[in-house]
Amino acid sequence: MTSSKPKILLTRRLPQVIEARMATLFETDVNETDQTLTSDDILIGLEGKDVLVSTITDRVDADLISRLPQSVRLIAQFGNGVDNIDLEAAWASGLTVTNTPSVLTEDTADMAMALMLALPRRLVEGANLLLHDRRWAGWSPTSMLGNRLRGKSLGIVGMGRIGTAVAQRARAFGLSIHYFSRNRRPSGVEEPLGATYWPELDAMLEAVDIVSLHTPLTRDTANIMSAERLRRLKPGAYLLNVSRPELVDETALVVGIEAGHLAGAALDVFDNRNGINPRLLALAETNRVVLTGHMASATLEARVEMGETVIVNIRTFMDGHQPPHRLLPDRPVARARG
Ligand code: 8YV
Repeated sequence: MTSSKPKILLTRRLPQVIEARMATLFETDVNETDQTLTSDDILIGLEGKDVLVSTITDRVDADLISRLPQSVRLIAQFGNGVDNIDLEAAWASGLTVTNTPSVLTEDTADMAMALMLALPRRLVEGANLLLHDRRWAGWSPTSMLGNRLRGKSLGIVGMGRIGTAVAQRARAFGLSIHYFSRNRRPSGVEEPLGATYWPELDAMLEAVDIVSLHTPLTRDTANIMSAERLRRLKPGAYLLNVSRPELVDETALVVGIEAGHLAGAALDVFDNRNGINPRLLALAETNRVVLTGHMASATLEARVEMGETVIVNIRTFMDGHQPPHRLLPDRPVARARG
């Protein structure tokens, strides 16, 4: 007897509590290896399935979409960003795509704040020093001097949910808030933050001490921190990136730090296609760069809430409703199925 439960493919392992709940609600096939699947493996796994539960490590491009089994009607992304999915190809082929916004906003903003503090307050260096030396020479008035965060200016690129949550935290730490965004935020958002809106990104970059990237990766934002823009940054500025590596010209960033124009960078995301850039690692070894491996939203709470959001999206969709986190095209799309 075939089950009437929705059939789903999980391309990665999810927290145990989520996998267990999914197993009761759906006929769930999990990629037990937890390694990134190839397109062919995804297609094999999707045979007879209704839903692909994807993550950022799955490349759901136009070619894969064109080869999906007809049974697949929903791509339920476990994640906020959907730059790994060709949305236009998905919509054109009649697929519904959902994501998990909001539930990782606060954790991501916390990590941005931690990274913002880490560099000027020499946090990683200070902690490593004790481990390396296995002893501490004791306090001195001139040891491990960093720079004060209070009074500095922060330029936020992309004032959406996460950018705004970072601004709230940074405001409490005494930074002045500046932002560049596709749309100016209403005064109800700007005023409590004392936020200055810059309609021109270049002008803001020239004016602020720290730049933090919170825009999604799209065709318009790829390489938004180009070599030319990085050169515009104030001498001694810091760059933070907890969004996507493709936003930044990483080579130009390395050059800017090596040359002493920029004070440093804190990167939760970086180009890892051929391993980590050795020059970036060398800068991390000399404490001018802090590198973490895409862990800004990595709390158990966020991952569980992301899983719950995926479940709600699948359930509502399979029950014939519009899932709450459905991504919609700006323009109408001719749909080939569904
Ligand atoms: C997630 C993220 O961990 O949700 C996003 O867009 O960048 C992350 O922090 C990841 O995408 C999970 O798929």
